[in-house]
Amino acid sequence: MKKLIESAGLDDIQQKVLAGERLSLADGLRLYQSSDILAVGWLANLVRERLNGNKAYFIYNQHINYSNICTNLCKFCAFGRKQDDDFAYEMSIEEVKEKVRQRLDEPIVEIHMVGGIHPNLPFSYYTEVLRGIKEVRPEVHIQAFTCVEIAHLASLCEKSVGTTLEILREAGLDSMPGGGAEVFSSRIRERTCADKLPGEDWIEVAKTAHRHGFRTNATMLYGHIETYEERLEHLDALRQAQDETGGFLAFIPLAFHPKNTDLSALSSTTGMDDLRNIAVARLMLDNFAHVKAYWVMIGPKLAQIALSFGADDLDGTVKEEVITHMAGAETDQAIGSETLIRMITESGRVPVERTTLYDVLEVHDSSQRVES
Ligand code: V47
Repeated sequence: MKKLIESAGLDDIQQKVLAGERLSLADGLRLYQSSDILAVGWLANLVRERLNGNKAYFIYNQHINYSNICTNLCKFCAFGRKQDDDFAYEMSIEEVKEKVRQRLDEPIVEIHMVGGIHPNLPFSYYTEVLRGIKEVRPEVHIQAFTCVEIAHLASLCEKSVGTTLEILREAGLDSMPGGGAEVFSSRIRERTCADKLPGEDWIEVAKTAHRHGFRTNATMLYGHIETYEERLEHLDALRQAQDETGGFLAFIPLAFHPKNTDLSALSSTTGMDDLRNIAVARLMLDNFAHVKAYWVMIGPKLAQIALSFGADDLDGTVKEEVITHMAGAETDQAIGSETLIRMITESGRVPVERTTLYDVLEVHDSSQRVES
């Protein structure tokens, strides 16, 4: 291994990793620029195993997208629609409840719910939808509304973000997903999502949520027009916010899917960039406990390999993904928990079925199972 790291010219970075020292943005740039994926991945795996041992997590979850109507219409998004578009939809509270009811026979522990920035759904819709889900499935954890949606809801109800979050908590909100972060750089936002909440405001909403006792996730949508430097600035902003609040649960890199978007002339990400991005994120985000390899976006096979390149979580069963599939994802829209367990076991890790907050529900370790 010494030779591998030496020949990649990364010995000084290895020293820092071994000493648990924070990597600089210049270190991050060298890691991104290295074509020695084994060396970068090996370093990331050191951190991954230090934090999570041999465990690889997954969750039994369900995604619900209550509406695709959106005023932001970001250039990278194939999901959002104008209100008068033929493919625009918004679910009634009853339709959302029906989605939850349809899967009552499955051991779903988390509902992940996000939607577009709708121009005229009233604030009461959002509280009622939370209450409706809890009526049908009282024990489920609702991870809903990105920081972008929360900022919109705060302006809808004309209250501070903190007060809005308290009202939503009372209605059933348990935590927030990491979407809508994209790339924080104003250059990227101007060119791809000019109408969206600015990067600094996304971080402020996340930090406010943390201060009100919510745990939230963080994402980065990579592989379009951003530079490595802009990725690193994004990671650094998350790292600083995490230093302040400690409220982020996991980081999820989101691989850009170009089909049906205004950026459809761009190519999809490659396996090397997907793996390297996970590894660099693992190394830079030293204060994040978990990095997900989201199988929907990078495919189950690469996600499995990513468990040896920094990732410790495959996210979940998802049941049923829409946002990436509108943009041409070729993966399935859901995956069985037994498939996730097999993927993890065959990668040499121990499958741990978790709650949203990473409490352990079951360790699916076949070596420890007593055959009857
Ligand atoms: O907010 C939009 C991104 C996000 C595209 O928190 C795209 O645990 C790729 O945030 N290609 C939704 N990405 C997904 C998301 C997520 C997924 C899984 C787990 C968690 C979590 C969060 O997807 C959007 C946006 O940032 N996105 N369009 C696209 N064409």
